[in-house]
Amino acid sequence: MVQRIVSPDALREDRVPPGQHVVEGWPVLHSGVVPDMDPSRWRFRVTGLVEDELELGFEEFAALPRVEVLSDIHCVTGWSRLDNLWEGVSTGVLKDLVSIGRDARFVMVHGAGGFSANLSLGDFFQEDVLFAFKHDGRSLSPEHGGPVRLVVPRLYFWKSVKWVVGVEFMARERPGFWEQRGYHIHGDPWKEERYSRV
Ligand SMILES: Nc1nc2c(c(=O)[nH]1)N[C@H]1C(S)=C(S)[C@@H](COP(=O)(O)O)O[C@H]1N2
Ligand SMILES: [Mo]
Repeated sequence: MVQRIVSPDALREDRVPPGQHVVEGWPVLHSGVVPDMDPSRWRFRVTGLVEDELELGFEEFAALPRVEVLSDIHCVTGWSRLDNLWEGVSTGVLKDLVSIGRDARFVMVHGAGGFSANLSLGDFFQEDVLFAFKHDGRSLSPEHGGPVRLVVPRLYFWKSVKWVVGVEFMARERPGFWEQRGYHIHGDPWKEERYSRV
């Protein structure tokens, strides 16, 4: 039996954060082009403040224990998509695979082609955060981040890195791709943490 987690935000009475509107489809948004993600060459790397760095091939990563998460998507550009069922590997599984350094407080999640997003360890290890292989019962399509993307249900969707290739543990916060380009360092949709003041 795969454990099913419902993201707490999907249990709110009013599920749509301020300034958002619900869409029925699923827009595709990213910077650059969809990378070629040949699973035979794909590697998942855990680096930074860990005792021993870890590298997994696609089959090893895909064989890790799975969870299902039901969550809502909130994109900073204004659309929200409710009731998404994800299947994948909980970020918490990493705690069993590597010994995380005492000084680690943040992660940078890396996507193919140089994309990245920063998260605090607290946000990264929430129980509804996962590396998703499937959406609504189907394998993730390449344009939505397949074979594997991060999903961080409680933050704006730019934190949900598509085409994940690694996680780097860090002592200090460093801004990721969009955070360097004016997006908020944290990104809570309920507080409308959309952009940083410059
Ligand atoms: N690798 C990568 N991941 C990314 C992005 C990107 O440019 N590159 N864009 C982010 C942004 S801004 C959004 S809104 C979502 C869009 O995901 P979707 O195309 O599946 O809707 O992906 C996020 N993850
Ligand atoms: Mo976005």
